[in-house]
Amino acid sequence: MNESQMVDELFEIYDKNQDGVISRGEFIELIDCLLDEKGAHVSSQLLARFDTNHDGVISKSELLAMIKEMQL
Ligand SMILES: [Ca+2]
Ligand SMILES: [Ca+2]
Repeated sequence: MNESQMVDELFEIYDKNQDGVISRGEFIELIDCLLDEKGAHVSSQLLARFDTNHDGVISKSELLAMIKEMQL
């Protein structure tokens, strides 16, 4: 599975309302599972770091950048 397939799969699971972006609440659950890191603190930091267009949500391309950088 390549990185962009992984992003598609993660969106299928964690984009609960299927609006095409990962909101803060959805992102907390994603981080919980992906990094085994609990709590809003880590996910807030990651959201701030990888939300590169600062719209408060994570798009597919932003998640892809995160996966590449963190080598998940
Ligand atoms: Ca969503
Ligand atoms: Ca964004």
